[in-house]
Amino acid sequence: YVSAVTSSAPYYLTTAIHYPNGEPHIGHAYEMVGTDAMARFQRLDGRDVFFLTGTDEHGQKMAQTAEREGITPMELATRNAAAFQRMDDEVLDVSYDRFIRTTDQDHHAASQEIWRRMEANGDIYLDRYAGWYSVRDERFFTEEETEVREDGQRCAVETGTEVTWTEEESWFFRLSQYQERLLELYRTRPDFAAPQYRFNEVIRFVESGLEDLSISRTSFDWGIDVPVPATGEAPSADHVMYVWVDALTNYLTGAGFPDEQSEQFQRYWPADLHVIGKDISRFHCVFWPAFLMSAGIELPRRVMIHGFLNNNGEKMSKSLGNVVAPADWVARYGLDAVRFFLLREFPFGADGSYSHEAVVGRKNADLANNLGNLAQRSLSMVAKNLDGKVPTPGELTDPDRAVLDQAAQLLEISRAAYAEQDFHHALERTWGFLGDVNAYFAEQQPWVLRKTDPERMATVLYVTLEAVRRVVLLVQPVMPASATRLLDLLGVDAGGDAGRTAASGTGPRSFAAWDDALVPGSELPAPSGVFPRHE
Ligand code: ME8
Repeated sequence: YVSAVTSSAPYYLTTAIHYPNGEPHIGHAYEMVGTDAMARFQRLDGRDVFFLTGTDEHGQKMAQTAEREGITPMELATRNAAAFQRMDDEVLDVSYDRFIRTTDQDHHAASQEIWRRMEANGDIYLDRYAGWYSVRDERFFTEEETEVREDGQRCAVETGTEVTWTEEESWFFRLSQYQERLLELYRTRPDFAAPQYRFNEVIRFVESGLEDLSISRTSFDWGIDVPVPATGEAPSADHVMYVWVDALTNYLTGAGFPDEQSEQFQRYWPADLHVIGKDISRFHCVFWPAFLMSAGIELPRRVMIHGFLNNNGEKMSKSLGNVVAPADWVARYGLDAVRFFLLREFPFGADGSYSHEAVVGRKNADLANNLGNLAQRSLSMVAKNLDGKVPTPGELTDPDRAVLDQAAQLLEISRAAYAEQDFHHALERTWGFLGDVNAYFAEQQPWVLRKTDPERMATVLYVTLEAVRRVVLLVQPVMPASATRLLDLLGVDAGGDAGRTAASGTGPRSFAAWDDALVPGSELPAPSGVFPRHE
């Protein structure tokens, strides 16, 4: 996808790349939906967006799962990468620009180049690693970070996963040398990570002191080869990179690294936003900036750390049997209701829970009633009483002006909220306004005015449709298909290509049209319901 608007400011955003050792679950879907809403908002707002997502295919976990299934790691990765891509394309309508697989050739080149740079900077040395490793988390733990369970198994305290004793020759990264520079980064760029309470955990971790990091493995070979060292001691075995070194580098690969002179890199690096979950904040806010500092590459602008999604307040897990497939959810409630629920129900940074009742509640109250019904009632009145043409407003009263003024301010409110990935707040304010419009509609009683004062009825219907128009423009990033249908019903011009979506016919309307009010007298299509109730 190449944007036609090459003059607009670039905006590069990424999701975490997901482990394809299993099928995607609703936690993965949550991250995709939030990042997709962000990407769509920026496109509608005129930015030249590049949106990267993909799969993290190396490491011991992939190697072990493949072995258990009796297939090669590449076969496992290929099968499940396709499942992730199907979720993005066919289930969630995610508008990504590249789906990267860490087995892609250009990614090997990028990973080896960042390694060479860190080595050239004197930050990589050969030693032996002896300690605990969690394959599930693909993460090293110190003795103090582990405990022995009742059944005698040693586990990581933080994540509860099993750890195994690992002793092997390893390359190390001098992370301990970066403590001061990282703290300086956090001090000078307080927006580097959010939300604040999750950022604070990272800062406390760095303040408590950093140890050098083991960044290669020798006990298996499913990974990217460590480049031959330029000078010094030669390793006694073949090393592959620790999976997190290669995984984090995907963000550079997506921007065209190591070709730093390329148009792609010049345009999109540094990344504007990395969206990740709370369990991997340390990798993104500590290791990643340290690697980049070492390699002499500019740092990303922001890391947004989202919370975890639980099932009815319970952690999702295969053993509890409560893992929900995103496709089942979407089949049950409809895509836009799911997307809306995920972003409206709780702040993106916080943990949240879903239940059947909560989803149906949002679908019926917020979508079917507050938005769907308001649009449907006003549009049918126009169809029945005004020849299906946009009404011509008469003189405006104070209540009319109050609605129109409030509506006009919604874009700025949403812009500020999206700048902090606070989708929840953007939707809360928008639906708060919809509540006011519903109250206005009920008070003005256009169905009574139809007999007593038809001119006034036309004004009330015009004001209502204008309010709905602004609201629907703003909810496009969250519910692209439904918003497009409603904008069609409102007769809003389909101009521009500020965004795109597979599922929608006429396509998105750019925020450049924010002040293009409905034109009185123009013909509207026959109304139909867009937000059905969940029975
Ligand atoms: O961590 N709710 O991959 P992953 C919300 N490959 N988000 C969740 C979640 C839940 N219940 N469970 C997981 C990895 N996530 C690495 C990332 S990035 C260079 C490498 C989130 O498949 C999780 O926090 O285990 C992460 O952001 C993403 O899903 C992928 O998790």
